[in-house]
Amino acid sequence: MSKSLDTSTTEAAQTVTEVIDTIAATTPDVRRAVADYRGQSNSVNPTGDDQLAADLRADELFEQQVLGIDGVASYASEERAAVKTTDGRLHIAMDPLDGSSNLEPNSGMGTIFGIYSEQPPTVGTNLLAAGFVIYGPITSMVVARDGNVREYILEDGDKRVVDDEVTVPEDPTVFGFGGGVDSWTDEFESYAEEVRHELKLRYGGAMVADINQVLTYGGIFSYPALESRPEGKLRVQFEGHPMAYILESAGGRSSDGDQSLLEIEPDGLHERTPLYLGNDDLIDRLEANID
Ligand code: AHM
Ligand code: MG
Repeated sequence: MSKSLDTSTTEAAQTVTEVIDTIAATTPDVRRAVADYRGQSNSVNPTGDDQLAADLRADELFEQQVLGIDGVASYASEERAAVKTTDGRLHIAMDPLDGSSNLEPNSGMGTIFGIYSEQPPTVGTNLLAAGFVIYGPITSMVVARDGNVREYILEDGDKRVVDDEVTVPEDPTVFGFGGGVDSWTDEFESYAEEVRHELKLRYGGAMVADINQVLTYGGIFSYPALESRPEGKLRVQFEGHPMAYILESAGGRSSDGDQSLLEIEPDGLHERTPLYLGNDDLIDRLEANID
């Protein structure tokens, strides 16, 4: 699946640890920014989505902190058109505030990150580690690294392990599909019809929280190809690759309909992809259905 490092010895492995700890340490400031910057700014991000003041502040905070780490060579984010570079070896791609349209109703939100050995745009098999934070009732962090997935509680930016081997439960329970039913393709609609008789609908509008439900209860999350938008909504580099790395490391599968999301080599930094993540069997059936 993905690359792994000899994490105990290499300098790169130390940088990976430093990046993860720095992101954790930045979360109290991000939580404050979410509260302070609830109002909307009049801007759009490089893929044309509304950009909130909180999105911009979270991006600024992570850019400053992550680029300040010695071994980090570049910072890319959903909120900026170009990659920001410096000297170093590892490359960070982030969605600083995922699910920010949930800010208005005060619902789930988070941060997604991928640590790559090559500068984005690049293939997901170049990931060395990936993770996400949820700013929920508690702040939690899930990190995939060296084939293992851990969940932490963050307190004042410090990590405390609560599960040192997160795996996708064998018996799936939940599903969450984005896009309106009327915008789905006929093939996806018939798959969804099948799934809705087997699983319980849990869709929160923030991928971080919806993916965490799949990790917790088993099931499938998708933002599929739409009739009017075959490329779907979510971005390869900032959302697809990191979440695929996490799900695959936890024993699940990822797909763009044909192949693992990690196989996608985006032409552009902000390329989008249809995205399906969950238990093996559910993804196998999805791929067979939408062929
Ligand atoms: P964002 O990164 O701009 O916040 O958008 C991504 C979010 C995902 O977290 C979520 O799965 C999806 O957009 C929800 O979209 P919708 O509101 O169309 O259901
Ligand atoms: Mg996002």
